[in-house]
Amino acid sequence: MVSAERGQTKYQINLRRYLRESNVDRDLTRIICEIANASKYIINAIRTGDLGVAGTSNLYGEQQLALDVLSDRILQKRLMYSGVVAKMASEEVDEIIEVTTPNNGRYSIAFDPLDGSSLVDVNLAVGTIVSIFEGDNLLQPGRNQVAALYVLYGPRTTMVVSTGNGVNEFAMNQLMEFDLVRENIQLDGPAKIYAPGGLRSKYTEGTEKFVRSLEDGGTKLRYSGGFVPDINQVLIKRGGIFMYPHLKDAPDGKLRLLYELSPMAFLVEQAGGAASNGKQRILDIEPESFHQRAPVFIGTRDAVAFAEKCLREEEG
Ligand code: AFP
Repeated sequence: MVSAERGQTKYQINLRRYLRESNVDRDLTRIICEIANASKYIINAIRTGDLGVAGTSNLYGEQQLALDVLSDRILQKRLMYSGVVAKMASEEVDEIIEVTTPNNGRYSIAFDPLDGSSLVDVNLAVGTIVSIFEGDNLLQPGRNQVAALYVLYGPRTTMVVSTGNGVNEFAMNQLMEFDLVRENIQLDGPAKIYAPGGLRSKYTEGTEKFVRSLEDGGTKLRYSGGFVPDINQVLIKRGGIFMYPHLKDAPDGKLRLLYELSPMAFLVEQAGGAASNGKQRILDIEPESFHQRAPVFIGTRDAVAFAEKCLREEEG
């Protein structure tokens, strides 16, 4: 631990050195550093690339943007290059990608290469979300993850990562390397902000009661439409809640368990927060399919507990 004060650092220490000095497994360090390398190319694509459609659609029937396909290809290539990956699952690809490496990869990775890609067109922040498991089984509860991270492409490019021993933030410097900027981030403040996904007219009674109580309590609405920037503001502001609840016409909400919810739940819990589908801890959900969706309430522990209470009352 190099910090002078919780969340602040007094030395410039880069990502690879920090992971090494934190005794993170060598192969896991290699994977995280390869994702850092991939993000350099993804930024370039975001800044200068084709904002049009790719002319293909993913298995959800959603039109893929050229940026989705390009970011996916960049990440796949870097992860294969790491030589320590057994299997990959991408939100943009229908089937599991088996990776043949000489020493049979030790880790398996699920990722959303560019979450919120439709926001690039309107110049809002977007992100890459990554979930890492040891072994070659990706269809398991999120509590078994060994690491999770996101890269946020905003005014600055940052990476927020946990390998199971707290959550740290790194920022990209002028040499496009990541330096530690916040260590051991904690969700120890009040929930000052809330980010409500989905159409409010489709909220069920319990969710509506929860949102009203937040507003009555003076909690401010802060929603960008991008999961990564919205979670990042809850973490960095040390308090708040993001929700994409079950809707009257979508009982499973919108967000995907493997690629979006599990990794974010791992990070938020490592920062002392909580993540629930309204009834159950997100990290305890046994996934039935790679593209399973789930409702989510994620952020400050008390706020998540209150959301669960409102939903229990809804069921009477
Ligand atoms: P896109 O990738 O289609 O832009 O969706 C982004 C996202 O998956 C997630 O980043 C947001 O939190 C959520 O969907 C926004 O959904 P709504 O537009 O329905 O609020």
